[in-house]
Amino acid sequence: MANFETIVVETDLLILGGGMAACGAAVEAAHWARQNGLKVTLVDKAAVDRSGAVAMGLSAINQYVGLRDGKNTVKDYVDYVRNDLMGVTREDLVANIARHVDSTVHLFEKWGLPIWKDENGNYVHEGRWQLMINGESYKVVVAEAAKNALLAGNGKAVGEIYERIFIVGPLMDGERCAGAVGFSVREEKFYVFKAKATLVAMGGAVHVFKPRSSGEGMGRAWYPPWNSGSSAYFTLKAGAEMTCQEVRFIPVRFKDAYGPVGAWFLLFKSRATNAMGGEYMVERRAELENWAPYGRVKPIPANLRNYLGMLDVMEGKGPIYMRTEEAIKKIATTYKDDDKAYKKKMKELESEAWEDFLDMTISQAILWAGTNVQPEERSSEIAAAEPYFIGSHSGASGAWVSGPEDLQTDETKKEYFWGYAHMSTVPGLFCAGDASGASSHKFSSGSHAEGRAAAKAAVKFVVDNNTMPNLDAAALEALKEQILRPLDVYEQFKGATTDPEVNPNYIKPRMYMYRLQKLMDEYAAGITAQFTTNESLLNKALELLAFLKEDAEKLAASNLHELMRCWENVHRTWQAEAHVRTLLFREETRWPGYYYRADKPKIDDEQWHVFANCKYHPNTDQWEVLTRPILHIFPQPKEHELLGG
Ligand code: SFD
Ligand code: AMP
Repeated sequence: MANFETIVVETDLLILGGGMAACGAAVEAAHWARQNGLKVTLVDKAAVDRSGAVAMGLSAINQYVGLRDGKNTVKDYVDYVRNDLMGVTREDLVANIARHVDSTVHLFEKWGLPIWKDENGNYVHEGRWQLMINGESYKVVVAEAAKNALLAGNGKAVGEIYERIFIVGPLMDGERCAGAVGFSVREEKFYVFKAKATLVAMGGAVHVFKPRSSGEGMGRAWYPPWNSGSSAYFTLKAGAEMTCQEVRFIPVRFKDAYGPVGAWFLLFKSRATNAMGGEYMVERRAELENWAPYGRVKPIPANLRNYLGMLDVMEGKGPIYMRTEEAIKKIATTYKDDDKAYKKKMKELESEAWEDFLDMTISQAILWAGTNVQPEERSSEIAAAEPYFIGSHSGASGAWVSGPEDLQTDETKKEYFWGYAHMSTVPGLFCAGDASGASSHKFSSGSHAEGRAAAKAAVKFVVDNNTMPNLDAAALEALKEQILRPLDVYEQFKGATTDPEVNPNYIKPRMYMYRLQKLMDEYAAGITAQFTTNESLLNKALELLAFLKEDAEKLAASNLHELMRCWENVHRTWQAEAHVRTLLFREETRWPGYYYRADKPKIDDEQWHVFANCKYHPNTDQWEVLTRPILHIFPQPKEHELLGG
């Protein structure tokens, strides 16, 4: 067996991940831990400065409610999110994030993040809820604050940070989460983190589905290739109930390099038109009635916007173009009577257009440069990307977590509250950001705010349950053997062939990933299936997933990097299975621009205005899929009030 040293780390609160939610958690946990004499440990597979979805930076903060301006209320935000998700959202969770998110944004600014201001010193909005930022160094700024919170203190630091440790899975003490295990991706070391509470914030998942890009380009998906479903695997394996596993996210993006569209649609007010010049958002408006009442709300839900464009593509009316040249000229036209002012405005708009990409999707700027695109002169193609799991954006997948007590009604309290806000159904296991479900549209800022709220509750859990969980030494040894096995498999069989990629005794992680992606793409509504599936296709997907899971035992790794790749793919497989089982369970089509069940092609509010949850039972190796009611903490808007929200 691979001879790795075992390092045991004991801590009070363990934060898994170093992204937006984890950095928020670190800042808040440090405060409460210091007061209670507790220790906080943060573990990231990468370097916190540039890890996670915000690694490259972002050009906007997508959730800012602006409560101090008095224009929006928490309820307004909850209404927006519920409408965008076709009625499926946990109002208590969304409200808890919405009421705290502004303070997080103000902290970002205090820490040095440049937020655009107008001539009166007010934030420049991209849309109603979004703020423009100069965000290339967004993650560095947020990481620095997290590090300062945990590590500062002149030798009396409240916490510690482990970077480049890949977390594989949970440790359990009976029903209670007892920490996590993982390995260093740089040294031959196996890590055991024992903790009184654990906060999962390891992001969502990409490359579960076959991407549009191929070969070397595969690293350029919209979602960062290093978020591989670790949160979902961790929570599933701990036995936590999961929610909205069917609600994947399909972003429409600038084609091939995945540049963002939000600034173009909202700030520049650009149109998207097809090859014939038709505007699907106008020409296909009548289609929205088929998805009423949600088809009638404003803004039109993201999946329905996608769907209208997809209908054009399916009718052979592609490509779809973002009319950048038209939008830029239209804005500059205001200055047409003053040649100098016009030229100045054009220059300003050009640089804003480039910065939008350079701040967060640099490769889209490179693609523009490489293909001679000047946005003020030529349109660019946009396209629907492959499916991702990102509960913090316009998807909703994640763990089913408790809401805060003070926001519950008598009715919701029975269903949505079990002691500690943002704790999963497993005692001591908290989730935030992409790791927690049914609270969409938190984005970078809301994930940070949720991390803070979850960390505060997790510290309270530690104070209330201040005992170190017990671990079984033999079970730990077995876990170590299982986690390192791909290295042993490779060593044992590498001599059987001349090309290490091909071997009758093992499967390399890249080949394994191709198999997973192909089956998900073809059977579970990927891009080549035009995001369409049905019961038979989904059952076939489950059959093929079972074979794939058998072969996962034969994954082989020639080095530490490949060992990480092996486990990333096991994580993706569990995310895939949770997805397929829930797609199968929900017998309707509710989010047609995300996926379409051809055998159940309509929305069925009577039967399916519910959460579809699932749970893996570790002791029996069985899955359970169930419904939970959608309850409201705010009085419901009448249908006419849905309009113009
Ligand atoms: O507009 C392990 N998002 C945007 N949010 C905004 O506010 N504004 C934007 O402009 C945004 N745009 C955007 C966004 C996302 C992406 C991918 C793009 C563009 C291209 C959304 C936010 O980024 C997102 O909501 C948050 O980042 C979510 O936070 P969190 O903490 O849930 O995830 P993370 O930040 O990706 O961090 C994950 C961390 O986990 C680590 N990790 N660590 C140890 N072991 C393992 N096995 C691990 N697996 C993962 C990661 O290293 C990372 O630290 S727009 O275009 O949409
Ligand atoms: P994106 O760049 O697509 O991630 O969008 C950034 C933000 O703008 C997210 O909050 C989106 O939901 C929102 N958004 C993008 N396009 C539109 C649109 N056409 N109408 C309304 N909101 C949009």
